[in-house]
Amino acid sequence: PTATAIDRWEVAVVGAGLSGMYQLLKLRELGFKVHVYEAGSNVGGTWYWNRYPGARFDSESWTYGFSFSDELLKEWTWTEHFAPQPETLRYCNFIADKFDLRRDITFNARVKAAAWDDAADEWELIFENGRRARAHFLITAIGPLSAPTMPTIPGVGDFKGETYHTGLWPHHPVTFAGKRVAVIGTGASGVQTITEIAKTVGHLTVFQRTPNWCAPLRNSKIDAKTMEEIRASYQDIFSRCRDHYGCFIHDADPRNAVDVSDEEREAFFEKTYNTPGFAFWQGNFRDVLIDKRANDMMTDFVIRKIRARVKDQKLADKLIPTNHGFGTRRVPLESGYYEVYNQANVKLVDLRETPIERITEKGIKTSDAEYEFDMIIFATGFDAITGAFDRIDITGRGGQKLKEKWSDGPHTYLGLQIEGFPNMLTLVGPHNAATFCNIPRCIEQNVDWVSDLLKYMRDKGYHRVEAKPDAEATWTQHVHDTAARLLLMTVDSWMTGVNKNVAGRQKRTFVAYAGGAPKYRQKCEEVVAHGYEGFALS
Ligand code: NA7
Repeated sequence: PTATAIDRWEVAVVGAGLSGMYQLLKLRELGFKVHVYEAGSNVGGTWYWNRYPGARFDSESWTYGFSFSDELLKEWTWTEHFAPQPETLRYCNFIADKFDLRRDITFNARVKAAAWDDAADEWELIFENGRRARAHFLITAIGPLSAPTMPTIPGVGDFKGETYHTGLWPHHPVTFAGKRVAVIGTGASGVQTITEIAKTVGHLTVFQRTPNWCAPLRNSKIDAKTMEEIRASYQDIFSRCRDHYGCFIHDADPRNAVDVSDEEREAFFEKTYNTPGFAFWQGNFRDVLIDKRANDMMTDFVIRKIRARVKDQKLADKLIPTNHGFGTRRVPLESGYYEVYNQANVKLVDLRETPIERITEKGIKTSDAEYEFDMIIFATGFDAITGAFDRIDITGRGGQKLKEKWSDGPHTYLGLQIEGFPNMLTLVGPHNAATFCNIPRCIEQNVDWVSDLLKYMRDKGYHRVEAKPDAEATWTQHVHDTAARLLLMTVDSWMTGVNKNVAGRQKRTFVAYAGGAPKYRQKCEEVVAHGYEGFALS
């Protein structure tokens, strides 16, 4: 095709991560003329971009993989309970190969703008290289944590040594031996990176602005016999995940922490703390994330664990969060993170005491010292959930900009559709249970629901779907109501829409969905049962 040729599809999907790949497969099976555009050079989304050292699952591999194909479940072998990024990326490629997905994907195609053409009933996509494509439906599969952000520190571009962002890690090997390395950021990515590179680094300096509460991952290998047992129990595993609030395998305990004896509580905390994965966070007493008294008890337990692991108690003080309780921000799972700080070649700089003033050609200058480095790693996170939407200039009906519509936070219906943006469906979008989920479990629900909708429209001869204003307002209010009781609403984090590095993201607003995946699924099913209630179909 020439540079001016316009591709035309019934459905254009943006993104070839897990949701984009599954969406392609489903719509192709239903006979739609569908095409995927992907900014990267290959499939994998999150697992394509986040190649930083130590990147791995916090969900059990066997709860994370897709459930839609028995053949896939039979053929794929997980080698670790929490697979490392290279294995997950292989999994993504395995899916692309097995279902021959690449023939319907254009890579290296970053969408710059998307505009609704009301007369033609079509979306027009404009790519960074100037090419265009048109489609009757636009499905965004652009990921909740896919718009990396750099800190707004003066001189951030001045450093002359090696520089990396965890979410944009290069494809070439990076080594740390004999090097003086700085890591800025101690979220889930920073914690994994720091722990891994501490094994080989010459000298490591961690710049921590806010300590996070971490819990042990307790990863281990999966042997052939265990993998067979897992295969035999997949249906049970997925059905247990379906019933859990965030589709994790860890059932919440029906008791309240405040109602049991001190001994019983301590024993249960100890048990869940020693269980692999998110058990301590997601499978704890039912009140720990909503009742401050219960949360204080859990927090106190974790403080004792950290103190026992860090030799220098003054250092432990710095690693213990003071302004939020355990689990009220996303909990990084770790494999020896606290012990890293017992190493003689690791230094923690507490930015609350000595803030960074600027980045220099040679390193980092704080209020009290000037450090020289060979490498700076930015583990500074993402403009979460709405950020990837903001980076595309999306124009809806009547010239309305999505960015403007969402200037005070997202407004959506079911986290899947937006009034004023006809025929656009947002997989894992804001206000969608998938943003707060063992994500492929929710991706499957999202994709199945959207696929059913498109099939229904085709069968009934409908050309347009758009959320009704009152349905959108009611859903948006419901999203805020369900979040209100959570302690996490009292803390700044990407889950409450705050990113200090991005203008317009300083005020807390709930961008995920906190009603839980089972309730969300039920609501989506009810909407269908009532003839796509809340949607204008024409
Ligand atoms: P996060 O969790 O948003 O963490 C970003 C970290 O970077 C966090 O510790 C920030 O401190 C820190 N940060 C950001 N900007 C600065 C500046 N300017 N100076 C110092 N420190 C800074 O992102 P991750 O990539 O770790 O994890 C994202 C999600 O991906 C994770 O939750 C998983 O679900 C997967 P702050 O806390 O803002 O003070």
